[in-house]
Amino acid sequence: MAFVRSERRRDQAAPPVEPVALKLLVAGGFGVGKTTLVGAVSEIRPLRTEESLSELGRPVDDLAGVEQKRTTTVAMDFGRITLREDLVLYLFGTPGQDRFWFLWDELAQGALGAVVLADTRRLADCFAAVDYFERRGIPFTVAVNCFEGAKVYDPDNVREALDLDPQVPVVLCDARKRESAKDVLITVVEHAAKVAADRRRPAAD
Ligand SMILES: Nc1nc2c(ncn2[C@@H]2O[C@H](COP(=O)(O)OP(=O)(O)O)[C@@H](O)[C@H]2O)c(=O)[nH]1
Ligand SMILES: [Mg+2]
Repeated sequence: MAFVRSERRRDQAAPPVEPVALKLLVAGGFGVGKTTLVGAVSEIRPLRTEESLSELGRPVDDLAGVEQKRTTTVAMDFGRITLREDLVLYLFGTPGQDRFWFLWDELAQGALGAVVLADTRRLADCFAAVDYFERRGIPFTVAVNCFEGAKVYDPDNVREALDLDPQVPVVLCDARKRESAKDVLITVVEHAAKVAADRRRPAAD
């Protein structure tokens, strides 16, 4: 009997939770794995707008280093992942091509934080995304997508090469693997929470 009562009390103490929805951006250069990462973690079929890379796009889309790529995301990737029953992330992949920069300010509205995906063979491709989030004060994490055949660098070397602030997390990942991609997203959320707490705290000096 006591067991039943305590069970009931527990039920009363835990009403169904209204999940908090957070928005994260997934940025980085062309072909770095943004669409792959959103697809790997999303619980809903990612809303994608992949188009074939056409001859027409050739002079505009820089394919150096990504010769295998046959499609590109024209507008954006969108996905959703429930991290906990009370925490849902909505993922917005930013378009990789320079000609879609005008979308970034719209996408960044209300974003809690961002992932900047990087490929160490083409590190310069993520400079623009790093600059963008630094300038707007959007907390971000750099996730190095470890492609086969690419030399594995120490995250500290990547941090140095990108001239990042010491508190910006740099992690290694495999954008194709759900658990790995999920770990990246958790890092972003935790980092963003820390940045928000630091901003709330009055300056000590
Ligand atoms: N080997 C390997 N290939 C990857 C990885 N991530 C993405 N790819 C491949 O790289 C290509 C570009 O990825 P995509 O997600 O379309 O890049 P996006 O332009 O940033 O959206 C695709 O053919 C992917 O299958 C990875 O971690 N390892
Ligand atoms: Mg894409």
